[in-house]
Amino acid sequence: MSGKVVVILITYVHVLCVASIGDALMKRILLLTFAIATVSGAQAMSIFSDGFESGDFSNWTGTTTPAEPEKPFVQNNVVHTGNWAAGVSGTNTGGGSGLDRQYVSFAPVAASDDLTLTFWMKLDAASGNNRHYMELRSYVGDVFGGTLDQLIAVGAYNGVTNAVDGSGGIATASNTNKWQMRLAFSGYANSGWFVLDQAANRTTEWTRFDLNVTTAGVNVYVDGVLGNASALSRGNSTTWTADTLVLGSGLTSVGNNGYYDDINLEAVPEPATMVALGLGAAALLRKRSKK
Ligand SMILES: [Ca+2]
Repeated sequence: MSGKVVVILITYVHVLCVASIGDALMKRILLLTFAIATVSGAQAMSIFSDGFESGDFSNWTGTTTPAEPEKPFVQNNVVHTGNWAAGVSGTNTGGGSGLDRQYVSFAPVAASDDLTLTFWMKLDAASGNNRHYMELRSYVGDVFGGTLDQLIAVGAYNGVTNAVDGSGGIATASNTNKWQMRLAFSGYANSGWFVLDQAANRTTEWTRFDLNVTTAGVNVYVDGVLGNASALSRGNSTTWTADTLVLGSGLTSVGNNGYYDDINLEAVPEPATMVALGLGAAALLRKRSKK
């Protein structure tokens, strides 16, 4: 249940109470309600989740063109949980400029809300020129395919990369034994690809990724270990509203497939929003109880 719904329900209960009980008891209930509303306001709200147990990509949309036959697939041989997981080919024989990808559009998430994208990924090969990752995107018009105002990718990438050192400085340090992330519009050099050098090397085992985006910065956890030495600035994206999730890089990976499972995107509304809602409910009650 969302925090907003909780507050509305509690307000309704209060209105009923005001009609039947005294002011002192009402004040006590009001205080209790504030506590409940504040706690519920901190709860994460799921935006999208998929473990592919439908056995297909029915929750997604493909970007395929006829020249790009290597589509992501849902299969039951390499899975993290359940019976099904997504697979993305590492080969492009279609002659197109890129491989097919899958995406999900969702209602834009306010910049003030915290976002967490969790997913599990497995590679055919641990090191080298693998390019398998997921992306969280923000479009200017909140519609896939328009002008981007931010793109954050997490996974494996073989190109030029940066690393953020402990003091927040940037150093070029390409390392395809490690996992990577990208902050496309960050103001950083080298296209904003970063080595997650604080976490363990890539393996061919299922690996958990947690991308955490807050107004304080961007962090990526690999199997629970923070991969970047210090939080990355959201750059020019301070007003962004995330609206799209993309699976697959659209790039070849020297024939190595990548697999994805148990994807979950959550938002945590800003606490101040919930306090404002609670105060509004209290004001309404006070007004009613004076009548
Ligand atoms: Ca699954």
